[in-house]
Amino acid sequence: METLGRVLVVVPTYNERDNLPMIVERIRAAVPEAHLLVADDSSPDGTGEVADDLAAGDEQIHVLHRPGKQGLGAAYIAGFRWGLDEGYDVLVEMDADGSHQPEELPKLLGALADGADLAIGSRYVPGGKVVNWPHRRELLSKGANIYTRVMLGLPVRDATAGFRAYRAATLEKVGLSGVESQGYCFQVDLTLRTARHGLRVVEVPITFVERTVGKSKMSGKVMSEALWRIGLWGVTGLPKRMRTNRHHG
Ligand SMILES: Nc1nc2c(ncn2[C@@H]2O[C@H](COP(=O)(O)OP(=O)(O)OP(=O)(O)O)[C@@H](O)[C@H]2O)c(=O)[nH]1
Ligand SMILES: [Mg+2]
Repeated sequence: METLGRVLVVVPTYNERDNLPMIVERIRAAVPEAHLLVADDSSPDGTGEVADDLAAGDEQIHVLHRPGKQGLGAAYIAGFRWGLDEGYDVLVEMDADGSHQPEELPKLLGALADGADLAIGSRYVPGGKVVNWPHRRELLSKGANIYTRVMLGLPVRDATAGFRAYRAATLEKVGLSGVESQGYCFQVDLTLRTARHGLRVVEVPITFVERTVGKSKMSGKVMSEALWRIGLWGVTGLPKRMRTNRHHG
């Protein structure tokens, strides 16, 4: 087990005023050495000001104000760039709505310390769970993962998961400049890039708890972007996959 160095937890927010203080408090308690970056897209509900208030009272909390709603992927790329520039060694992704439990952060970081280049908090490996999801939402998520596996042949059960920890070295090797995914397919995009670089992806079982406060930002636009992008990556990667399959017999 190695020591990981400085950890930055990046939390993207859009209209999460009523969730943010609680999640920040839980993160600070669960991993007291870690720093936190709230990446807010000028939320109309004032989440950005709530974040500024929290940052004013705690030097381990930082805020990135973005000009408008540009999607989850864009917010993470900006947050990661900030973190890499500031010299953090580990960059964590986590939702603000309580779906990802801060108390499971040490487990995620433990997987990196044990040698993973990317640790994914997974709902769909043995021990992983989803609490309070409507049947429809669970089907959508499982369907998205099956589609991803068929299209891309990735050996990952939960490629769309948004609770994960990257080594800074992983992001530097993979590179962020070519990433165009704006919405949630950003997660699949970076999983694919990490795997294609031959880096070690490890899934850690987590319990995902559906939000009780605030509104979901899942939308038709987010879903259709995921559908066409993953389809395109699948088709353009296909010749290479067929060649490697032949080599393996
Ligand atoms: N900065 C930023 N944050 C976003 C954007 N879209 C979503 N988020 C945040 O990303 C996290 C996940 O969004 P959710 O709406 O909870 O999406 P989800 O968890 O897939 O969907 P539900 O399970 O229905 O809640 C939350 O912290 C959101 O506030 C965006 O465009 N910009
Ligand atoms: Mg959510």
